Amino acid sequence: MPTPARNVTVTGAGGQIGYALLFRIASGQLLGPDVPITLRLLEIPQGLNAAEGAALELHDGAFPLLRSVEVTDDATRAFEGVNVALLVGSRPRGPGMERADLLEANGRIFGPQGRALNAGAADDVRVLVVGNPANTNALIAAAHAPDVPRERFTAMTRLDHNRGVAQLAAHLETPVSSVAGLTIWGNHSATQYPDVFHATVDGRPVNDLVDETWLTQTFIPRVANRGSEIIRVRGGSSVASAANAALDHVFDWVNGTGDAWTSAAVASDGSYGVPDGLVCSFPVRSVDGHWRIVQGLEIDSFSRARIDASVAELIDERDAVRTLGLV
Ligand code: NAX
Repeated sequence: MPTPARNVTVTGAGGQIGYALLFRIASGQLLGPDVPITLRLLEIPQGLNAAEGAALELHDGAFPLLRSVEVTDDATRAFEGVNVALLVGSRPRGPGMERADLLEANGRIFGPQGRALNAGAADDVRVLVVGNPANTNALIAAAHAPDVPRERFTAMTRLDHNRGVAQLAAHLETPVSSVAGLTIWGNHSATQYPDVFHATVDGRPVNDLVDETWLTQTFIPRVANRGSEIIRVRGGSSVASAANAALDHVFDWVNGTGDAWTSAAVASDGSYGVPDGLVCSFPVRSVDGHWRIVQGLEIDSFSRARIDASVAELIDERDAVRTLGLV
């Protein structure tokens, strides 16, 4: 029996991350090398030409797995029968924009997209929100999709996770493959907490290998502020590394993580004192196609304070979108 094609929708497909994502999706790096794909590219009218151009280039790639590409500015059409939705397009913060304005502008995007997903998505739909503020955008979309289990709405902290793994490996002069057990907690923002207290390198606790000064003054701020560092050096925000992390997130969600864990922002079930329903980054394993929050980790006071600070920011964002009537 041939593997049935899966419907993948990318929003903001005419943007930078879209361009870095689409060709890798078409080559099989999102779902696996044997899974045929139909692609739908959702854009706003101003972005349609860029998405159309990407669609022409996808055609020219002659990807054996790519069954079709459709470009649309209609969310209902874009999400009809969708199995994997990558919500990349969003309204970034402009100069002088207040947080409430930012959240409201994104509510106008993620509310209708949540409704369209609710109306038309496949039963097994998986949603990854990349567009910032990613955690709260996922919360808004989920609130507008009451028939889709909330566990299907996730936000991306895999880029932060990958950054943390890479920084740790470089510092300890070891391959990234020897690092395990790192966690990003909280919001995908500068308040996030990259936690090494359960991490190991070739089975040795990282705690025994790094000192507190490096941890507090170099590692944590560098990972949390890496996005700004990239902007400063590159003159633009992270693009290819963000696309790469989105592929990692979905690939692991669909194909499983085994014993290893990674980080993803998922709806809290109250674990580790994070209020139920907040879309918060946790240590997660993917088991039988579901993200499961890793349970039973001991959290010391150093970690607790940092997790609480990032969760407080998520609570503030949730309260702000509640006030705006968006959730
Ligand atoms: P671009 O500005 O290059 O592309 C965004 C695209 O989205 C544009 O083509 C725009 O027309 C489209 N768009 C806007 N509203 C839309 C809507 N309602 N429906 C469909 N498309 C819409 O930004 P890019 O560099 O691709 O970044 C995209 C988003 O990713 C931004 O919000 C950015 O902040 C966020 N990021 C998130 C990261 C994460 O780790 N979660 C890291 C990278 C990135 O900063």
